[in-house]
Amino acid sequence: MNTTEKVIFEQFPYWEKAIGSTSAPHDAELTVFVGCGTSYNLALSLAAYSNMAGRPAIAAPGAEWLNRPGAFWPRWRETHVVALSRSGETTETVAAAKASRAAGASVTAVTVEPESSLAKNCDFLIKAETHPDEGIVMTVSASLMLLLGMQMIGQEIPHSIVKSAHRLADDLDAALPGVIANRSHFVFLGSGPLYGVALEGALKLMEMSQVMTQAFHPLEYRHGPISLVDEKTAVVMLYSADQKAAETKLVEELREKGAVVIGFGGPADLELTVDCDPALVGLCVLPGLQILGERSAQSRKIDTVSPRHLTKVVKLA
Ligand code: F1P
Repeated sequence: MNTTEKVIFEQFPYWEKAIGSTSAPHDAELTVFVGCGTSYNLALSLAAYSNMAGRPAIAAPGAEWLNRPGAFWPRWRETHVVALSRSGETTETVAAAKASRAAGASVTAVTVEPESSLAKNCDFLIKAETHPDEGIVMTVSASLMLLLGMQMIGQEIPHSIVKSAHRLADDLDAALPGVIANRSHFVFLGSGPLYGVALEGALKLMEMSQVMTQAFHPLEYRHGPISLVDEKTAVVMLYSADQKAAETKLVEELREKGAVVIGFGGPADLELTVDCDPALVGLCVLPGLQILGERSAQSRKIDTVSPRHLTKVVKLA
């Protein structure tokens, strides 16, 4: 077992410690979740969860918020910015936090590095302890930052989620790599807060196993992207409780066209039970998506401990 795989499966005690850590949501006209890479995917999901909880929010990549905040929100100086960064050292995210504060916005940092530059340049700090062996590919810290962000929004996270997420990852792993054998085109579909999670599944598999991946809102998929589907395609459907019938129909069409489908919470070639409150599905499925990336890499004999062209932190000169 390599270190990436070990860390994925050893993440759950860190969830236990992070659950219940309190952090009150802010009263702001708009909350802007900002991050890069995985942290941006988490930002997208958190913005959706925040809106669903009645707290208006958007998400922006670190560099976009730094360089053109006005393209996202005309009154950006009055916003509450939540900057997400595992390292707390990503150039664009740290600069976006500093610029936001200088312009009068309040900044909350969500990180696992309490001594980082980001942690030192925020008004409020939300932190968790992460696995010391986590490498370049972000796994446990992504789960933790999503968990912390959801708690910040006011979502109660029950301890039972830990067992559910662990079991889900185990259930998927038992079918891997067989279910994805000979598949080289991976598509991740998720709606609402699950769209950011679908993007994260796609990013994880791409960076771990050097395969082209895509992510879409499910019902967008028929509008062009479906032209690529064939016997090389594997689809990961993150089912939404309120859209299940439409998503089930889409899955039937994709299977007819040759795709193999992994269904989190609904019909598929491999149907996985997601045993949690619908509001927690995004968090519950993350470890499973991480192990999917790892097994896909292993089947290609790719070492995820030193992924090609990647570094743990992107620091711009
Ligand atoms: C952001 C990030 C990671 C990615 C890569 C480079 O890091 O894009 O998501 O895995 O290793 O950096 P951070 O700001 O969350 O530390």
